[in-house]
Amino acid sequence: MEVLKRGLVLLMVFMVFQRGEGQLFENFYRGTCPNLEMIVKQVVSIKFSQTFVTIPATLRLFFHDCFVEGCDASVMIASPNGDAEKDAQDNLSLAGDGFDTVIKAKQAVEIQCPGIVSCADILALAARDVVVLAGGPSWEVELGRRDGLVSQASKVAGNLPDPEFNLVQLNTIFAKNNLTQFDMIALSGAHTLGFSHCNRFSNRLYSSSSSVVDPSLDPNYAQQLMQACPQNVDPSIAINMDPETPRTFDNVYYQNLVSGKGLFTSDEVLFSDPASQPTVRDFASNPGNFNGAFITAMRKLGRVGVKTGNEGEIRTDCTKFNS
Ligand code: HEM
Ligand SMILES: *[C@@H]1O[C@H](CO)[C@@H](O)[C@H](O)[C@H]1NC(C)=O
Ligand SMILES: CC(=O)N[C@H]1CO[C@H](CO)[C@@H](O)[C@@H]1O
Repeated sequence: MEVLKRGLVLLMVFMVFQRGEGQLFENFYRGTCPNLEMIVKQVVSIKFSQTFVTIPATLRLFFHDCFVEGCDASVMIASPNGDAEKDAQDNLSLAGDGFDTVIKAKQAVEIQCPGIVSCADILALAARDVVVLAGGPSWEVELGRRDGLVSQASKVAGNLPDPEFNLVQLNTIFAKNNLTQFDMIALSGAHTLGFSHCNRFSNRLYSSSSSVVDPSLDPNYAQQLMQACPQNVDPSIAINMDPETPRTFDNVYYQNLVSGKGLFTSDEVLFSDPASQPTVRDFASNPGNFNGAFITAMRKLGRVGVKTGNEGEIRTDCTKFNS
């Protein structure tokens, strides 16, 4: 009997360790920083009241952080030599407002809970808060990430999807991050918000190899895009990715795909490829299905490559390693 009891205790201890390893928990800071979520939400709202860009910039920043070195705020590191993650070529639209949102939220959190909350967790919370501010669904954010100790521009190449990707290429890069095709289609719905620079899709309008516009583009939409983005346009010009409801988090992105108004090849291919079309049609007509899939996928995205326990560190300043 005694032996059995001891065995049971050992087994339970083992199970606790198993759970603890590499795992995140809702309410991770309940005992150590009970007001965390309220503080972050308040800073995000203030920042949003100053500029709408807060919303798309923060959401995209979370995605880029997670796909490069895991969700560990490695994207936040500033470097004097220009060789940190954020300095990579692919960062053009990592608008300063996303970084600024996290930096300010962290500063506010440090006043109440110094040295307790990771920048990676603050970014995950802020990404949820901006979706809600744009009229999207809310969800509980799993927490307990630690901040990473590596941030290199060279790690970005090959880890982020390209707007010219086809379905197989998209699925491959998302699968590397434990995300399914269904998750990928749901997360692409983030393109219901925000802006793109002309050079990210101009290949669909002005092909060097043929004189025709990408046939999967609606002709009227193609005309609008050509007007907004003539050849040799100022490279700083950016246009709304969702031409219908650019400031609302909704399923109109999928309705746009059905009507040939997906901005990137990687957007439109989700409809034109028969393997993903049924999901796009479903999300286009059932906002509840889209919202549910988006929440599930955001929580999964938030688990990618996380550091927990005593891995990494809790940064004091999100833009610098503690050293
Ligand atoms: C599926 C593959 C994806 C590709 C190929 C892709 C590509 C891009 C590109 C090229 C831009 C425009 C950048 C610019 O020129 O300024 C952009 C913007 C954006 N992306 Fe994605 N993206 C993908 C998935 C995602 C995911 C999963 C999220 C978040 C969950 C996301 C969120 C955003 C947001 C919010 C913007 C607007 C940024 C702003 O206005 O500042 N994207 N994306
Ligand atoms: C994917 O999931 C497996 C099994 O849970 C885990 O070992 C691996 O680290 C995950 N990969 C990423 C990139 O998070
Ligand atoms: C926001 C940000 O860090 N932008 C940088 C993106 O990368 C270019 C170089 O490729 C830098 O000049 C920008 O400062």
